[in-house]
Amino acid sequence: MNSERKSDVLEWLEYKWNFDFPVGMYRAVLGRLRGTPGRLEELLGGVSREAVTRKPGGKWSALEHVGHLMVLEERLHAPRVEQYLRGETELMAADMSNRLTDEARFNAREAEELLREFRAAREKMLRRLDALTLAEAGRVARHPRLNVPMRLVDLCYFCAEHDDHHVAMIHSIM
Ligand code: NI
Repeated sequence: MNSERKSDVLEWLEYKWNFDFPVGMYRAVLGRLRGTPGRLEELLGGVSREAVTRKPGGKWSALEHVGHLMVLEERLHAPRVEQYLRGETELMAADMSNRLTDEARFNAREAEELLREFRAAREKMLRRLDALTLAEAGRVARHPRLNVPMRLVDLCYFCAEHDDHHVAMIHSIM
C-alpha cells in the first residue's frame, strides 16, 4: 500500500516511558495483551504469501515481525515475569541485536502455523498473569536498559506497547 514511503512509525528505542498509572489497571492491560493474537490473525489472514514475506528495504517482513514477538514472548517476557515472582530485583536484559529472530528464518514458515504458535505462547503467559493478585502486579524490579524501577504491571504495559509497535510496523508494510 505505502511500502515505498519511509515508515514514520516511531522507532522502539525512541519511546518515552512513564510508569505512573494505578496498579488497578492491571486487568485492563492484560486485556490488551490478550487481544494481540487476534489482531495479528486479522492483519495477516487471507493475505498472499508474497505480501507476508516481502521485506521492504531489506527490513523485517510481516512474518518476521510475528516471529520476533514470539521469540520475545518465550525468551524475554515470560522469563521476566518469573523473575518478579521469584522476588528478583534486576530484570534480564533484552538481546537488542535480535539475533534469534534473524536466525530463525521465519520467512520460510507458514503464517497460520506461526500465528498459532504466538497465540499459544501468549495464552501460556496470560494464564500465569491472570492468576496474580494486584499486590504481585505491583512488585518492582529494575529494567536494565531504561534503568528505572518497573512494576510487573509496567512490564505488561511495556509489552502491550511493544505489541502495538510491531502491529503498526506490519500495517505500514502491507
Ligand atoms: Ni521489537
